[in-house]
Amino acid sequence: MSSKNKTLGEFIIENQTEFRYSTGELSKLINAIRLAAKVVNHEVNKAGLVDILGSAGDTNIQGENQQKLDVLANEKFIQTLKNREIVCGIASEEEDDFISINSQDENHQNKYVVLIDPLDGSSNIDVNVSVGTIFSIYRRVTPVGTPVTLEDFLQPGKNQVAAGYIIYGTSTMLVYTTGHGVNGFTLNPAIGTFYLSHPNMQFPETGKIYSVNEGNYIHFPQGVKDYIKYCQKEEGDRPYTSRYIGSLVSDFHRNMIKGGIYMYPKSSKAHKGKLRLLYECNPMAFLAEEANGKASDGFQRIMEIQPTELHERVPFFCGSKKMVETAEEFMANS
Ligand code: AHM
Ligand code: MG
Repeated sequence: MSSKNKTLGEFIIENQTEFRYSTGELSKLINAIRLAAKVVNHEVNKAGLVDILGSAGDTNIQGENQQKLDVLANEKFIQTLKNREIVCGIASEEEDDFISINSQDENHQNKYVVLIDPLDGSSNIDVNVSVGTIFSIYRRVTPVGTPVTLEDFLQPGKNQVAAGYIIYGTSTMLVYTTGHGVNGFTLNPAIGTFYLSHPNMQFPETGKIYSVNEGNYIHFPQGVKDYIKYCQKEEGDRPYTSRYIGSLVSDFHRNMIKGGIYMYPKSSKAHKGKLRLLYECNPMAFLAEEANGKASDGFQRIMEIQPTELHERVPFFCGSKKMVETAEEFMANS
């Protein structure tokens, strides 16, 4: 069958044997994410039509205003994963603490935990700009059949067994990796099926796009300021183009296709940056590396960092390998 008409369901079954010790559990888990993605996609698409826009009135653990669609997406993903009984624990950017599933049931043999940012870039919802869902999957480190603990979630990104995102854009795509490259699937909304549209996605070695919130320039470390000036300098293939959607999934997706670098550095206002290591940076880093790109905190590989708390933040530099390396050189020299 050509990749052009292969569905995500078929792809999952065909590639199940790639996982060592596979019992089909991870495939079922990705299937559940596929289902939740379709449900959330449906809600996101009708956002302008029904009264689900605006603030839900709650604030999340980071003190940010939570919008209704965030709450909804959070519920849908958690519900779907719970109902299908395929994970032992879930942590979400929208939840204060992790959720242990079937912790009372000793026969509960599920071995995976899922970490999720249910609706990233949510400030873009009100203005009809692309948002996304980011997910990350680990094998638990504590014994199966016992309740999960914080330790199961605080694993370095290099332990991930799968990661991906759904982009609710001009079309809806699910892009994921299980450590064997990155594949992208586009939803045909007429029949509700994802088709393999972007097999083996790769970051170009280098690119001409830099994505950063330049409004924060004055607060950035000197290395980042110097790198931005380098991007803007007229020399060789520069100046680069500046593109910043303010929606990590969308900025990452574009940069992966066209070549570019995304940066959310620390600043004098946010000492560890803004993005969350577990829900945003690790899954994007895994995807980037699987697609021949690179992800760093400016000095070291994101996936080597040992997390110490669920909602930890970290500076993030991610994209085409050569561009991230150059940014790291500027950081090191400053
Ligand atoms: P969120 O999880 O609250 O949506 O924040 C994450 C988002 C990223 O998608 C995006 O790249 C970044 O925040 C934009 O932040 P800023 O508006 O500070 O540039
Ligand atoms: Mg987010």
